[in-house]
Amino acid sequence: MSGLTESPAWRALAAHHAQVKDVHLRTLFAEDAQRFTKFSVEGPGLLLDYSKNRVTAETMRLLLDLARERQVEQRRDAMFAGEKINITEQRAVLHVALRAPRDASILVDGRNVVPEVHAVLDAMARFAAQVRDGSWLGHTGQRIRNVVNIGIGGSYLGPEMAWRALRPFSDRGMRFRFVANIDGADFVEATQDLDAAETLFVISSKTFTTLETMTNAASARAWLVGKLGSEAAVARHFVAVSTNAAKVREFGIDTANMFGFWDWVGGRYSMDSAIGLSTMIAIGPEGFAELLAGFHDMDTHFRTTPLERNLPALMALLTVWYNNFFGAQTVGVMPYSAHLARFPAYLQQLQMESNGKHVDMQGKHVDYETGPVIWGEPGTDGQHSFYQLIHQGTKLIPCDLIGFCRPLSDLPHHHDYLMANLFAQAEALAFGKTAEELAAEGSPAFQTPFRVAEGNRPTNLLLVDALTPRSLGMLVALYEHNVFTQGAIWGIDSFDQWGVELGKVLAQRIIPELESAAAPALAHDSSTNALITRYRSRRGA
Ligand code: G6Q
Repeated sequence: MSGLTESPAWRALAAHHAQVKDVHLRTLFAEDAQRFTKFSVEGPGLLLDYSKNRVTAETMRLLLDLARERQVEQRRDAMFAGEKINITEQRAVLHVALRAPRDASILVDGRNVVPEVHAVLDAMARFAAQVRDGSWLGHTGQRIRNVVNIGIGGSYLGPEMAWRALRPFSDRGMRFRFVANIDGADFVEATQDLDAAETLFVISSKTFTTLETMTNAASARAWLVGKLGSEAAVARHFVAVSTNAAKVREFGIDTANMFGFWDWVGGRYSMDSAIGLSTMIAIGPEGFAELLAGFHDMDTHFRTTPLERNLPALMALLTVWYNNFFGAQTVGVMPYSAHLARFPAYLQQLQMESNGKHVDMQGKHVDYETGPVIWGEPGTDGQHSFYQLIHQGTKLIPCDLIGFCRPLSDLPHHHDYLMANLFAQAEALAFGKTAEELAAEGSPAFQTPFRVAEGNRPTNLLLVDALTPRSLGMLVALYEHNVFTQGAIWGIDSFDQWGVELGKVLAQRIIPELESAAAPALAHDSSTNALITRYRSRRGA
């Protein structure tokens, strides 16, 4: 579906934007005492307050018209029905099937995939339980105390994010490490204090061909065999998560110890598939089931709630509003939770790999902006570094602020102080500080221009009851469907990632040029040729 900028809803929004773009949140709140009630919605276990956005009732009506015109609901239903909505790869997009209840039926090419999903979950649960209760023994008869997930991108960010988020729910007697980078330092640092006899490697790779993961897996194997002195040790210390049984076998892992998934699960949508094996070992099969239930709660909300009260749809529409009409280039995501330190990085891949596209589904260059840059850090840390630019800089940066009502630690004061900061930031960003207010406070006149904070900086505030496996699943699914809705409006394929391929191919060409004994005949551009030559001459023996 092209012609986005020519569509009636888009044109109406552009005209409306010209009228309301300078209206201040101070005015909007002053004019309507019911603003919070009108611009907040309840979801499963959370509240979205979007009242501190630069929108009126008319803005929301027009944005919802746009969603309907772009057939967001029909596209959503097509996804849930297993249609091949990833058109460039001709694949269904069915991460929602990964968390469907056992008795659900979701068809791909006429076959119900839910029983297969649960068969893998059951196999994962059996294995995770054995590792956790010590009945899965290493080669020398010792129980497993260390789990090292080796994987990158979608086979890494979710497991690491989830482990950090859910540490209070995890087995504290076990250590979890995540190796992604092909820089050997990543593997060396992750394993330097581990006893190989107690270490399990989970090689997570959908394709089982990814350079970084296969290189790290080979080093892990050499490390383990070197420490334990026997090739036979591999069988008790390596398991695989993959769709590629042949490559797993070739690597030397018994496919009895392989946990599979399917081509209809995109890498960045796979943390709730077998890619979550390390998560399941950490929090246990029951905890993992809760995580999946949270995903499913949000799937149900997204699938059945009218767009007017549909959290992912509303968040997506607000992103489109700022991205396409105000020219905002980025979205900040600030979780007020140290446990969610890696959540922004996780969302960065989810959103930027999905919606960083310059052509529409017809392959035509778009004449509008698509996915924004996503970034963020946990609060309150960010307040003491980059928030200055959000408050008083020249760029408009809409932010999602995420907080939890119940703390995971019982230290006195900490949680109230944390949440006070969260609420204060949303307030300060929206309302700022005027010259009159400063004068009334006795601020010296010469400082006034520097101290004035204009405000009118928009935020979404997600207030979640508590950080649990269930609410984490719900939050991730919220952003998955948010990304989906944005992509549907922009008319792009949110489920391919061709841009990632080019660099991979070029690296494969350069590897032999770096490793060959004799100086290679280089045929790159002058810059690349010179860099390779300098590196070869200076890297040492
Ligand atoms: C995600 C991407 C990408 C992928 C990694 C790892 O959507 O496709 O991040 O997850 O490149 O791929 P493998 O799991 O195949 O090793």
